[in-house]
Amino acid sequence: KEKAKLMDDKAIVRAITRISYEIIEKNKGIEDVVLVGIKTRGVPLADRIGEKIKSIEEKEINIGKVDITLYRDDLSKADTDPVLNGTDIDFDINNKKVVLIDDVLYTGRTVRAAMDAVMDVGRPKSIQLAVLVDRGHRELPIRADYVGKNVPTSNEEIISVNFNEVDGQDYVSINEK
Ligand code: 3GP
Ligand code: 5GP
Ligand code: MG
Repeated sequence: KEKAKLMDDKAIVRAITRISYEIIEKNKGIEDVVLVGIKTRGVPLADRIGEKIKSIEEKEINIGKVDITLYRDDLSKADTDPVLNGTDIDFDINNKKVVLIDDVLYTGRTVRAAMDAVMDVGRPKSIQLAVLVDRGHRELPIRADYVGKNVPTSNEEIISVNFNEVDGQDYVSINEK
């Protein structure tokens, strides 16, 4: 049941534009910066941020993927830890600044698994995190460096993230389970 729209297509574009500039500013350019999208909707988000950064800096930027699945019978409860299904990073990440990108940050367990996956393929100089929505309820000492929108939620609420590439529409809403 949809409770409220949080972001429309324009708000998503603005958030992606801001995050892109923030990544460039924080890293004083994009030398040694690479992007890694986390499975389904972190991947189109990483592609969009990558495109924006390319158009601002007029330089290429490497983009990889990690596939992490959550085995939760109740999606709002982390009763088991997420499992890594595969890593698609076909460039060298040694001494690179890796920016992990995901749609929603919740307990932090997915990001923890993604950091493991990244460190399995090399030794990055640093790992940063960008998310479109931070809905709170962390269960690990993990925070995002770049946030599209902070949305305080209850455990009974779910954030619905819709991207054109996957869902045929661009919007974010908050739903009651
Ligand atoms: P994603 O692959 O785009 O990240 O977690 C699997 C999918 O279920 C996610 O898609 C996410 O969008 C969706 N989902 C919706 N609500 C929740 C939730 O509360 N917890 C989790 N883990 N996933 C959710
Ligand atoms: P975490 O591991 O931090 O608990 O959850 C993060 C992952 O679960 C993200 O990849 C995200 O897609 C998904 N997730 C958790 N809560 C939500 C939510 O409310 N909405 C959506 N769309 N995804 C969620
Ligand atoms: Mg996700």
